Amino acid sequence: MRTEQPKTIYLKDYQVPEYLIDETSLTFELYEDHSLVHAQLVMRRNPEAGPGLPLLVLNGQNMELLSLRLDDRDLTAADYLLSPSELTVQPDSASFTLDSTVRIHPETNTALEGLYKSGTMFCTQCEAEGFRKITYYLDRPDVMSSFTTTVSADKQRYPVLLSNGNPIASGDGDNGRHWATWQDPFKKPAYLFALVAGDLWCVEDTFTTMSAREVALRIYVEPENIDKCQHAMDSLKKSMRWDEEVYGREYDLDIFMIVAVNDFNMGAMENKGLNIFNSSAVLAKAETATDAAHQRIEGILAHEYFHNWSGNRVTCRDWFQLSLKEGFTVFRDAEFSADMNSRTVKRIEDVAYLRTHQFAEDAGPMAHPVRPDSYMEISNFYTLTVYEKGAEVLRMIHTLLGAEAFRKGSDLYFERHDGQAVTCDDFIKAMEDASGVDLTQFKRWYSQAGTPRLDVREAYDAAAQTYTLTFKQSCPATPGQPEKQPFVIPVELGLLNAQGVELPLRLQGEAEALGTSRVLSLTEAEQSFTFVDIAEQPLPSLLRGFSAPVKLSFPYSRDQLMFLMQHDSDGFNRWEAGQQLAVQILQELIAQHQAGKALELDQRLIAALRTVLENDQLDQAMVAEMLSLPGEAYLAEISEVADVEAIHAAREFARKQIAAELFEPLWARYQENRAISRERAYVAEAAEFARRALQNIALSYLMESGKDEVLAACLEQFEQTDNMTERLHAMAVLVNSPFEAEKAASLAKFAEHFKDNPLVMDQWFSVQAGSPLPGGLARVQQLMQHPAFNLKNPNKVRALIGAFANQNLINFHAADGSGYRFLADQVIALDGFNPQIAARQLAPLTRWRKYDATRQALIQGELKRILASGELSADVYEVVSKSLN
Ligand code: B3K
Ligand code: ZN
Repeated sequence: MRTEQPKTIYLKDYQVPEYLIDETSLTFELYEDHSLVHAQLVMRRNPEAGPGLPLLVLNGQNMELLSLRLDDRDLTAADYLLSPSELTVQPDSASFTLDSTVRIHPETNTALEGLYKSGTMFCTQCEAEGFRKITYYLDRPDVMSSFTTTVSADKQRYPVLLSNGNPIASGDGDNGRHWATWQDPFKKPAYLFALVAGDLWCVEDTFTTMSAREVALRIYVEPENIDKCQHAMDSLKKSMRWDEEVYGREYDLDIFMIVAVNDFNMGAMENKGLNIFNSSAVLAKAETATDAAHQRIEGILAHEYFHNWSGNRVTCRDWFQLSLKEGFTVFRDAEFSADMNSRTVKRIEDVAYLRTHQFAEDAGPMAHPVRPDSYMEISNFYTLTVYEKGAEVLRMIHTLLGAEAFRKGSDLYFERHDGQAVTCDDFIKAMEDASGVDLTQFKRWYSQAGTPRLDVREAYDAAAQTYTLTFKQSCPATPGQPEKQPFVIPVELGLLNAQGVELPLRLQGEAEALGTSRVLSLTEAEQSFTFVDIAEQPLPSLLRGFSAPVKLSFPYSRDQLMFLMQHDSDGFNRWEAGQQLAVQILQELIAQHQAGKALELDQRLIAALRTVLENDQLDQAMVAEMLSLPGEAYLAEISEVADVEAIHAAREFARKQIAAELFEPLWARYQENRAISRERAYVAEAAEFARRALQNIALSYLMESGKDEVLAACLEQFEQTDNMTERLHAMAVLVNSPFEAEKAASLAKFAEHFKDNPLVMDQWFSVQAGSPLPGGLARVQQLMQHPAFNLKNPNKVRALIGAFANQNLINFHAADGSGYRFLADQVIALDGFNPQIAARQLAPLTRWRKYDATRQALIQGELKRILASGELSADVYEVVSKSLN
């Protein structure tokens, strides 16, 4: 907890470490009421840091120093300086060994950072700065050391003792205890350290690498979950193969372990050789996990595995460089998922997510560049900007260089920097050196925050047969950055003629056309490109595949958007045209609602969706995506002032109209897919995900009709299924329906059946927390009293409080401010024991500028109340104070 205002750390102040730690030997003695950590650090003066022997300042928090020894000398309190966060010692030679013993309390560590207990097992989370809660250390990523770790614990309670690397020795001790020693042959920063002790079972497999080495794969879980590991194991093996094939990266230890824990602040952690996962990111089987959960697990497995190279073998010099590993690894996992499933659908999902959430972050008070310049608490910078926008930046490099040069660049990067802690500039340099492309201006994507706008206009000259597109880019001011320089923006585009045929693209001055889809690289604030040999006025398809993370605007008419929906050869842009059409029409409904007029839906939306539904050539996942209207949060994000009531009313009205007018084709699509689902056993694969997605979205629309036969179908789907995808969706649809008796019965039945499965109960909480029906807050407050709810468990907080505040806009933004007050109360409570989770839950309150004056005042009032509520963590203090600034 904070005792004074937290300090701001600046990238410009970076200095190399004064000392290095060549070897780290740790011994953990785990007990029920405390643990002892003995650390032996073989250290030396960093030759790069200059002459002399400055003071050695080690990080350390929440621990009791029991003994300290410098080489052969026991140090007494007079020999060192101890503060709540540092231990300072004066070395007397350039090389020395420091031995310390500390007492820590994992059994009461509710922040879930450092060494803590999840249920009955011990586990760790060290990134970014958790290792300093385990022992006194140079806890920074540019200090890389060889680790040997011995763990000792009661043998009966903790039969499994794990740490990074390879097991080298084990044995029994006194009093029913036992021990195991692990050695990691690769140097690593402390943030990649891991330890696990528990009563765990494991699923085992093997993987033969491209150089024919055999790697043992183990997924450790609590015994009751042993039947839910196969999907994760399959995903792991696919990831290992993919990284060999696409990046030439081979796994480097003889064993790779994953442990699933129930109490975890985020999704998973890439500790060397011993990944620790939130159980929600590992456990899946048909009966308990949805298709979305299966896909999320595949993606997270890949992400953490890929970190072994992009993160562990080559790591970050300092935490400002976080996107070096995270942006790159998200890009890698997105490409993996695209290869495993539908590429277009994966892109659509990622872009929808980016535009709804990252764009909002980039427009709010916490906006920061992909490589931030400063922070108070680094945990607050594991953001959508660093991860998702960071991945978009990598995607743009890939687009600009082409796949082949990009691969050369990544090979060079891994080869040049293997075993080092480096910067985003080092990455860019490798890309430049391998490709010969100058990325100097491109690097502004790392240093400038905010989402660029791209306004495009056209001019067709029939006499000259030329077509000119003029692009004007601008970027709004963000905190600390009033002015922006132009970005390099790759715009992939095509031109369609009136028959929907794509025209050959030849720019003025070029000898010949270069295909029908090509990438223009914008570099100036305003720039024109003239295409020649254009015999008729074309229709442009712009920013194909969302080739840059910008807000594009072009004055498309609704008819033009309908045309693109049918004819664009780029699947992403076909979807995008449909979204833009829906946005235009929904915005019209929003305006009607605000003006107190009767709502009237532009029938072109119905016509467009009818065409989609009747097109049996389209991938069913695409049909499902195209039937999904832009979400309320996205509609809020693109509004000048978000009117949540009007947005909700407009979207609900459109949904009802669609259901009424397209009942027949929706019913046909539903029934044909439901019939297949009834016959086939569940399989977690792309074509089946697609089919079920269409079946489920059709059911949601159909229920809007209120017809008895749909209710019967919904109940039948809820009851008669082998999988959670169908069951949960049917329940969600019932929860949002007016059929009170059926709703109550299905919720009760579901809870009774799954009460012992916490991950399934998370779904049960979420479905209810997200329901837009009136009385949302009261429902959430009541659910907080449910025996399966626990504020100490981050998954429960996200499932109930997070789902309410982020996915239930109409209830959360209730005009009386009750939603805001509730969230502020929860943040204050959470901050008392888990600052990271508390700070995360604040996000919806940081967006206050989006709302009307009354709501702005209410939200600001709650932020001020949090600030005045007592001693805040640095995490919450940073978010609240920046939001109010
Ligand atoms: N690297 C971890 C994130 C750690 C977050 C620490 N607050 C998971 C990941 O991105 O793979
Ligand atoms: Zn990551």
